[in-house]
Amino acid sequence: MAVSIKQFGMFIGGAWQPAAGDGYIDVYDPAKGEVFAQVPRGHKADLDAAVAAAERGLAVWRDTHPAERARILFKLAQTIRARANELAEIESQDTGGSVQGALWTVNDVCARRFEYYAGIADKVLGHTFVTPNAYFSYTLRGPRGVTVHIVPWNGPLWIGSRTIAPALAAGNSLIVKPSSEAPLSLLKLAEMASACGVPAGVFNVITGTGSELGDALTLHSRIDAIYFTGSGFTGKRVLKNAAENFTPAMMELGGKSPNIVMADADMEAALNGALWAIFANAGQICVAGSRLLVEKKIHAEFVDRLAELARGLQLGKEADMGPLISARQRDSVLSYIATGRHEAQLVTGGGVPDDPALRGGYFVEPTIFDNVSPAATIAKEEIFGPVLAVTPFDDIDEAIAIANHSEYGLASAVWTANLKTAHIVAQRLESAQVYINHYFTAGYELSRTPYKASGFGSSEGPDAIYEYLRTKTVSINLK
Ligand code: TXE
Repeated sequence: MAVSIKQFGMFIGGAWQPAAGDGYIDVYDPAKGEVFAQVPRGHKADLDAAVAAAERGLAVWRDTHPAERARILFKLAQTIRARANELAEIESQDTGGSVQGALWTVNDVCARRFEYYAGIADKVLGHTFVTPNAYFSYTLRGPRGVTVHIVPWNGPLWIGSRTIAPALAAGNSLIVKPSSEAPLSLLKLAEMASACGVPAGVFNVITGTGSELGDALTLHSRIDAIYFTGSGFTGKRVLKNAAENFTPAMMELGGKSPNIVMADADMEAALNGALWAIFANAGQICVAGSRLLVEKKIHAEFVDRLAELARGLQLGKEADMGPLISARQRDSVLSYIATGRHEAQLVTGGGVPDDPALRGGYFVEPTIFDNVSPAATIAKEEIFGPVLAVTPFDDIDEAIAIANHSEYGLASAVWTANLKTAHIVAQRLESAQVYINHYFTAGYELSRTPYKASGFGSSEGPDAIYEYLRTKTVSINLK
């Protein structure tokens, strides 16, 4: 049966718009390998229209009372929850993740973020300073202005809301460019925001490929700040372009997060934690636990049992593990697996599933390599797929040295019954986020700043709001 292909516009100035030029980009369902939608192939003319709309929107939004901004963002959060199924269906079909997983993202991440930053919108305060009998000084905080948000495919609502929510709370206008691999949910979110009272031009979404639209976006002279999430390769290009106009740019890039299991850990909990740290979303998560470091005393048993659990995972659209986002990403992951076969011992997986029902989709088997040297390619590079590199260690000092011997520093974890070990290791790990005896499931109400090649700029929690504000000091002569 022919798949009906839905054509979307871009969302600019509070309304759906076609691209200025012709041309549409096909959007694929990763579970079937079929086109199910199309979005406009945006170009410079569309970007100029979006910048003009964002400048008009900014003039209104920056002067909107913060409490009114808060009310609108709370209303948007309620709308997201009320229409969670609709958003989850779109996100699931666009990214290949399960509807159940998308529902969790919509409610527990996206809606929660808008509630969290709505709560901050009218609590951004300044400072005063008095020089006795001489001067009175005070600070004024306000939005940065027209901001660009470049979002990857591996969780548009998860990653997009991380910068969109605080940017709106702080009074900025936005031009959001989702990945052409997964553009739909952010288009729908912008339409919802408009219906909840976000003024026209404040929340714009333009669609297009990074190669065609990316440089125009990041070289634009009327952009006040850029918030990029994606690969280090593209991040460098964005930074070089941003330098042309001295445009501040916040970067959240790749990761190769170490997951340390001590011999005294709760084995069942650590096994379950290690399994989902790498196979959730088929490993397409920036903080995925893709390096497993296991104390030698339990290494053999731990790997055997983990491999058993991995072999038991059901692959499919509404199963334990879905497909990769694209044929390109699948082939990239398979290429890393081919390299891994020469570097380490393949314990399980290593190919594509032979189930005929999965044939059209971009699936890769859950794959585990053991006895991986920290110098191996599969231990150093971000694979961004369901591939785990296991390395045994003798003692905690060696584990920390291996963990920190990485160009990345986004997340890490340690599993141990010894609280002293847990906190000392957490202090010594060079990563923005440290999970102790869990993976992924907490810590998002607090702020973090990446290390090394994982990027820079504060994300999540109370500090992040300052990434979307500028501060001015005024001083008065009272002598
Ligand atoms: O990222 P890209 P992709 C890593 C991961 C993955 C790799 C490739 O290793 O395998 O990146 O994924 C836009 N100027 N992460 O291809 O290319 C692009 O359209 C401006 C980790 O998705 O970096 C998309 O919207 N923008 C990361 C966004 O940049 C450009 C999550 C990301 O695309 C551009 C995703 C340009 N010249 C991938 N070229 C994480 N930390 O979660 C592309 N883009």
